[in-house]
Amino acid sequence: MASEISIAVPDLGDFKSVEVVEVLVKVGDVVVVDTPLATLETEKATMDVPSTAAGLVTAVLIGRGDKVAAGSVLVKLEATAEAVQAVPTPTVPPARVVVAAAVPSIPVPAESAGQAHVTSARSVSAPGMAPVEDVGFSRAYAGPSVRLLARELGVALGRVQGTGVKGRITHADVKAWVKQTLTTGLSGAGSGALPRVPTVDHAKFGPISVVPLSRIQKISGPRLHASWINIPHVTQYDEADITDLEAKRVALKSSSETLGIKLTPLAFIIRACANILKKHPRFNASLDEAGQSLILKQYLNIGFAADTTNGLMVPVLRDADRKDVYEIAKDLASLSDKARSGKLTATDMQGGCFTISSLGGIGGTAFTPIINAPEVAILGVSKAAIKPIWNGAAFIPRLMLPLSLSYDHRVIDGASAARFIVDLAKALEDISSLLEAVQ
Ligand code: CAO
Repeated sequence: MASEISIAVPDLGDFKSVEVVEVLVKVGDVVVVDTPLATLETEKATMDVPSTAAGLVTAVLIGRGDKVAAGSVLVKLEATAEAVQAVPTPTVPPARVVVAAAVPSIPVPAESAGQAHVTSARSVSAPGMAPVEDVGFSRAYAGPSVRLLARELGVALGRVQGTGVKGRITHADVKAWVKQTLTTGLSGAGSGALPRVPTVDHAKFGPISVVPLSRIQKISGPRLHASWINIPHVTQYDEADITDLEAKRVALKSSSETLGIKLTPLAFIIRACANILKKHPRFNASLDEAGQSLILKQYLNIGFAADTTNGLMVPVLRDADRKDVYEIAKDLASLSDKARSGKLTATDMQGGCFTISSLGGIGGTAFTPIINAPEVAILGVSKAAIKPIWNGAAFIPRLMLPLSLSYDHRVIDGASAARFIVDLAKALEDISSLLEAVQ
């Protein structure tokens, strides 16, 4: 039986009234728990209000520019009894940003307290820079202090690609744009913006249809692009001989299935990566914002790319170094199920240290994965195949697993990457340590 639920603004801490800067759903949309409904903005931060229930949106009671307070009803949902999940209305602290993104969030800096909320789009020029564009500037998706920074630096915000939540422009984006402009300007390439691909009127050459990108693609696209253009990627390839591992996995299959566990190759690969990341701590790290220090992590959470009907999701398997292969396989299955049924929460996708993208169940011999910034490396796994391997006397058939390790060359040298992947290949051949219990 359908029931109506009102979703209201949660407790906003010190803020009595905040502005709605974006409405993220419309009547007829189907939402799940944690789907962002609206973005609110104070002078200090922006925050997404997530849905606390699942259902069909029947009414949207707010619009862009409206002022709302704790308890103001944002939307009404029609929920069936089974769809309703009783989630207590959370308290959203002012500087917290709730993200339901396909890849772990890049934190949006909280706006500095006391800065003026600049809303006008007047033109400002800084020496040696182009004047700020009026139209693009006012339409750009950015908070007050980012606008202020852009004005101070004379940045045409309309030309800056946002890497924040839902493509929001961050301080780092403005600074990166300035850096890029200076670099390209000094090399004599002109405006400083990235060169654009040509615009083509495709309809001139035959019938076409236009399909909008999915919500997840709209979120993950700018992040992948930011990683691709900001990180000097190098990919190191190798193969692991998994003949014995695969034989063992098949032998363990039925006994593990009786425990309700599907032991897939990926569970062993995650286990091996956890061992090798301990040995190579620079791979379990992030570069600090200034690019001057490496932040080494004492915890080890491994993200994995999951292909879902909604698009690419990257759930994060926590404490991979403290779990045996059976626990990893269990977590893998439950996170994959959540990803496929659209039930991953923002927390399920945050805190990753290293990512694995396995296309082994589909096919292919190798690919170049894009680093899930601000991580510094990602492992691509392709389909294992029987190959003739020379053992010193004869060619013997062995099952070889192709590995592709993309790494941030600012942080990791080629020799370190080669050592990492060689060690990883060896770890995948050492079945007893992969099956070891973990304290
Ligand atoms: N080589 C050969 N076979 C493999 C393999 C490999 N590297 N990896 C998996 N397989 C086999 C498995 O053994 C399984 O076969 P059985 O059912 O006979 O045992 C079959 O392929 C399917 O495995 P799976 O894909 O269901 O399980 P998984 O744990 O290996 O992977 C998941 C889970 C979520 C990673 C995977 O389903 C997925 O979504 N992969 C796509 C990731 C992706 O899109 N990456 C690109 C990101 S960038 O766009």
